[in-house]
Amino acid sequence: MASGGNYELLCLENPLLDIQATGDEALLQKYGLKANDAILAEEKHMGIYEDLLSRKAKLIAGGAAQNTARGAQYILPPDSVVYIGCVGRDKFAETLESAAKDVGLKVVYRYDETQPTGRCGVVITGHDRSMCTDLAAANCYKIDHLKSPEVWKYAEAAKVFYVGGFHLTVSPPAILALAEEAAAKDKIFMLSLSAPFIPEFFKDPLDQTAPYWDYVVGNETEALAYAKSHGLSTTSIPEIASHLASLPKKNTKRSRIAIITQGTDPTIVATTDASGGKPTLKEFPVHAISKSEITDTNGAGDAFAGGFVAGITQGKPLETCIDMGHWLASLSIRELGPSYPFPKKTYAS
Ligand code: 26A
Repeated sequence: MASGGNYELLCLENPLLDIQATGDEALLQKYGLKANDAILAEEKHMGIYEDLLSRKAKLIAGGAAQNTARGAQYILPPDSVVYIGCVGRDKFAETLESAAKDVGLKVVYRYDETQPTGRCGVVITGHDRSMCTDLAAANCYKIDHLKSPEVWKYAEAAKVFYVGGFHLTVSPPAILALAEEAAAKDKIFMLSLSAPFIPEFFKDPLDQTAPYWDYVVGNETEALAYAKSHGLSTTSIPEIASHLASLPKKNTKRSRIAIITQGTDPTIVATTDASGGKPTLKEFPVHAISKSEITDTNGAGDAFAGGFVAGITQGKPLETCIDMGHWLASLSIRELGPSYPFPKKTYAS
């Protein structure tokens, strides 16, 4: 409902605090990181957080789908978005709660009693960002939390579900519970591919969610990783988008739409109608901003998804939803990390 107040959009994933600083090639090399990537931290990466802090790192609310949820609530009427994930009982969790509060996002966290809130080391080099995540409490999310009556009531009230693919490393059962709820009641289920390592190393749980996707969103490197791990003999983004859109679908009342962003290049959208015909392909140019206006690109993809899913929640036409995504991404890259400007700006089509 356009008036809000009903938590129509529910998002699920890993709440993380970003520890973000400008780095250089030497820092990337020290930890064997690519300039533009997102990985799970192993033992050998654990020193990176201290290294970033010694470079005057900023502590910023992160977690990909939490950024998307904040972005969607930034646009939507009050009390439209609820976000679920697992944090520790600590200062980092308080930072996340306060960033959510700033935009009016409702967070329904599971609090883990033993693990600290997860953290993501973000190394900025030029317009690239490399992310290294120690999930900690975020890895302790449990379907029992989601299924408890005081939480599941939000799933029942929601009309749109947005799940970050990163959560496939944590709780596929929780993701599938939302996916089933969507399919059973003809609600909208949207999944983000999140990072190349998800289609690469979490192929099976990802594929289990595929029949439920009404919308699937990713960037070009994620699309290429998907193509590689699924043996598609193509590196053409439109062809990969068409493939994603054509995969078998559980809820045949809705068409499948695959959206692939490509940085400053146009966003590719493939739509398959419910009859399973050949997908329709469209391209949408991004909102260009000058290089000098870019602060950093950490969170640009999440902001795109936030603007897009806000439009979907409002029932706007696809073209408008894509444009809302591009608009919110262009605002976020002017800010430090995955944040949005205050005083609030208003989308005007
Ligand atoms: C499981 N992993 C690796 C992750 C993440 C993640 N969010 C959830 N799970 N790795 C990085 N991020 C978040 O991505 C945002 C930018 O797109 C970072 O916290 C950052 O805010």
